[in-house]
Amino acid sequence: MSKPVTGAFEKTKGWLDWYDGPSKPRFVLPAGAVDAHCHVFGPGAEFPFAPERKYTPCDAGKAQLFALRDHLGFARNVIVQATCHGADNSAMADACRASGGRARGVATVRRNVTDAELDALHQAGVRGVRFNFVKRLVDFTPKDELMDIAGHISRLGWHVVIYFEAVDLPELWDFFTALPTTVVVDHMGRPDVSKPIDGSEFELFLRFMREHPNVWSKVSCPERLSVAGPPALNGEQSAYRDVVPFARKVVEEFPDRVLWGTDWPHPNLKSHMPDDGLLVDFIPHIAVNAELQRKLLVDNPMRLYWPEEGRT
Ligand code: 0GY
Repeated sequence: MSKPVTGAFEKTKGWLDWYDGPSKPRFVLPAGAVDAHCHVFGPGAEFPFAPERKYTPCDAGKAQLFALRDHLGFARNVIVQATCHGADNSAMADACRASGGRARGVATVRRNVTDAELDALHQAGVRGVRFNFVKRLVDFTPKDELMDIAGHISRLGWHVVIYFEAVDLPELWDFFTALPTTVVVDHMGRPDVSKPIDGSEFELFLRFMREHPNVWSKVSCPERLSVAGPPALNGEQSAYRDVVPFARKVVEEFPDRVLWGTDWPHPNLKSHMPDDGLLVDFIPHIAVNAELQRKLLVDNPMRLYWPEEGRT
């Protein structure tokens, strides 16, 4: 399909080249659907990338994100601070402010963040902080510093988003289970989908959710987790089909604690850039009826990010 919004999908220079011609999804999203995991990158001239970043993306700003939202049929976004912006939340907060109430945010903060800074982020629409344990993305932060932050933000009713690799869950277990807030896991804790779904690694993740009702999961990023790849690479009809059983299991066992997001503009994907329309078409494979789809895409994200609207 050609560009849905003239100009809004124009590419900028850089090695990270997000897909600028997303197809119109065949799956019609329920009214009020929330893309609960996406990012903004810069634009770098206005919002410089962090000196400590591990990658330098191309620009992918709020206008492009909002155009994608409208093209795919989402009503709202949750914009997650990307590591390339470090703890400078300006681009993310600016996008939230500019959204007319249709975007909320997840920030990265340091231990020395002040109450006034947190209040300003809350005012902009931030409702959580992200702790990243993926070693290729961030330098190590001591756990006592993160625990201080978790204590600090809980007064605002915020939650903690955690991003880690499946092999690291045993080591991180005690820290995660001590967090005093709602905890949202990015991308199901990155399971190795070439391993059995009933193997010990994914079982540990399921146990984490079973034993801790404050733990939620994003069932996002099939394009990151898949070994099979998209249809264009392997000639199959169903995109990222090897991720389906894992995501479907989480959606069906924990229907009230799952979220979904595009992950646009897909940082660090090198083998292929996904068609975001195709990603939306993945949803009915993992949430197989209207009730599960409504919980995943509307009820759950609304409860977490727009609780004042009173959706149960
Ligand atoms: C994601 C995944 C990645 C990157 C980041 O903040 C980030 O830089 O989250 C990744 O490289 O796996 O969720 O966007």
